Amino acid sequence: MSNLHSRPLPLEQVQVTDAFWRHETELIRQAVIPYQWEALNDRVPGAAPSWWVHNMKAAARAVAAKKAGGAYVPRHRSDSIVTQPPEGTAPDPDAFYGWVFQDSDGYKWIEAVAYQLMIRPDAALRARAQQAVDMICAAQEEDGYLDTFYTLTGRERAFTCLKDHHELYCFGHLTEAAVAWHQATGQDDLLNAARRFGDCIARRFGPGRERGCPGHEIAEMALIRLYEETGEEKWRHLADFFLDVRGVDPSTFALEENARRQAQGQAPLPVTAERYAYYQAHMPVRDMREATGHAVRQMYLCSGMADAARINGDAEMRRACEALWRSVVDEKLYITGGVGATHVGEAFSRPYDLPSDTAYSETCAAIGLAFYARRMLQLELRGEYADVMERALYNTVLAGMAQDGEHFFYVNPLEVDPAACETDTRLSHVKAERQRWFGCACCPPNIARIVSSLGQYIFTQTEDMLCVHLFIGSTVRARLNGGELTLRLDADLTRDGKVTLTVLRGEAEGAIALRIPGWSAGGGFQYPKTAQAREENGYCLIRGVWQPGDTIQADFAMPVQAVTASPRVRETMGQVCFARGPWVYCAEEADNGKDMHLLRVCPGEAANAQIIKKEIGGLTVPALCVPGKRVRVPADAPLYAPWAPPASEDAVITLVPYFAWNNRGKGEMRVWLPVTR
Ligand code: FUB
Ligand code: ZN
Repeated sequence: MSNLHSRPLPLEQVQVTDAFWRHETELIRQAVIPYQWEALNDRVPGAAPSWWVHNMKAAARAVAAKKAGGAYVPRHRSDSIVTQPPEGTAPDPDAFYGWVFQDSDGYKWIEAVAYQLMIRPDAALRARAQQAVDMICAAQEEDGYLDTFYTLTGRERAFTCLKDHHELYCFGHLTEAAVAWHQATGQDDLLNAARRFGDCIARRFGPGRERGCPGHEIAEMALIRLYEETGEEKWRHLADFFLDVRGVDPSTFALEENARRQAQGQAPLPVTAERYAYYQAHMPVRDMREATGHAVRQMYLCSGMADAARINGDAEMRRACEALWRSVVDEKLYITGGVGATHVGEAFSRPYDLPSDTAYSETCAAIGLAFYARRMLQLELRGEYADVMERALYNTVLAGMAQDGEHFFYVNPLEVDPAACETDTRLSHVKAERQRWFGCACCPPNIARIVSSLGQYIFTQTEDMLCVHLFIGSTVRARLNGGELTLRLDADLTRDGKVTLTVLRGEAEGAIALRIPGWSAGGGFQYPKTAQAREENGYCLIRGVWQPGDTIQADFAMPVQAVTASPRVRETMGQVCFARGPWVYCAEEADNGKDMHLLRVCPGEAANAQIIKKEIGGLTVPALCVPGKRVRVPADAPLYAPWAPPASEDAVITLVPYFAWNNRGKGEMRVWLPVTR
């Protein structure tokens, strides 16, 4: 089984019926997607402008001028990574604004729309996305080049700063959107735009041509997806090239930097790769063992590497993916499924450095972790991968979005004191409330695309096996060994760990693999007498001839657990947090009052926790009431005094799922709570 390679199912074949997740996917459809379209059009009062439509339209005019034979002279030549209209001036309609990677925001939005259309057709939504697709196609240059930053600021400098200027990142997002749009609509307009840009890139980079690789990864996994969609080998070769050239001396990033330095009369820098750990370009990818540098970049690289390991059967690449996984999961992962502990460079920190209040834990990084985990699952069916994927999805990914669908977190700390983060510049990256939009708005549309494609995380399949990774109520259609089955997965983890899989229609011979979640002590599977079952690597594999009415049942225990971190984690020493099933819990000021650093809990009280239903932002969530203490603060308490046992009073501490925090106004929040005996 260890060589099992599975693939996600087309989204048309999976219907999410789960009350909780259905609420979230509908929130994306009804609120987030329309809101984001307004944001891309800069029509959200009080929100940072996106400039997406502005840049696309400006680039389309530039491209039209070039096609008409006119020499296009950029209005503003710029090398800067972010450009805004000068204070107090009106935007120039022909200038590029925003971050160099601004194009990607709209690509992600189209990708999310495409997934939604696969789930349920919607002519009006499709027409709106078509407008965006048309804008992109109009902004594509005659030779296939497609990046509004360089089209508007000086095309001759295209591809000269791969390290920082994100053209290959935008290409990656364009390609992801193009494949999804093709799958949803059958249209090849955007797919051809991606292919033409891909050809333009491949004319410049590749074996026997220029060396170069993305400064921000994603093109690798996108190219493999384009290869899998079209069967065109050249895309997989380009992905291989980008992976193989990364981290090899002389560093392509150093060479491009030196070319710029030479033009400015500056001395060259050393050309060794080791300086580029921030970009995961410090050593050949197959030698990598520790997650380093920018967290989203690292997660996207790992995802691309896992895809490459799978399609190429590359054992060395797979070993590197596994080693990087260990580095992330054993040493650098927040309990909430977030990664990237430091705001300095939005990056991974040293092992076990997992601060709560200064945490970065970018929403996109948790999304990247879910991508990586799903791809590791495709390589090998192993419960641990699904456990981490689930943790990221249920906690940090969902925390990125308010229950109104119009406010978002970029940074996801595990402890917030609004008074501190609003006055202390060391915490300036931490927002006490979700924001309407961001100048750098990578996270909101990324949430939209991953939640819209949830079905691809619940199930994957091989020719012979349907794998059930997440217990999210749904129906699924799958072909096993040529026979077609329709199955219903009944589960509601907001309530309990009872899971039933029922064959509704069809007949097929094959295996069904159900994950045994890491948070459960086991479930005891029931399945038809004629089937055979065995447990392996965190899954129960049940093989049989499946017919309507057959069921598999499990009842996974979902006790409230007090969780402690390794003593190597300095930040959380002497503290616990509470978890139940996939949910990690936090205390909020709305339930527990201010000064939550005074709360104390006894881990043994987890067994006495009461599970209650709580309405938060229009959603009913499972909350916990745990007996605890609140330390008293005497009015005359001096700053220092000889130690004495602190006086405290009994308190019932209310905990809510982490994802749901900050839907009831601004206030303190804590995941980890100090232990009392
Ligand atoms: O650089 C593109 C995106 O912007 C990254 O993935 C995020 O971390 C943010 O820096
Ligand atoms: Zn982001």
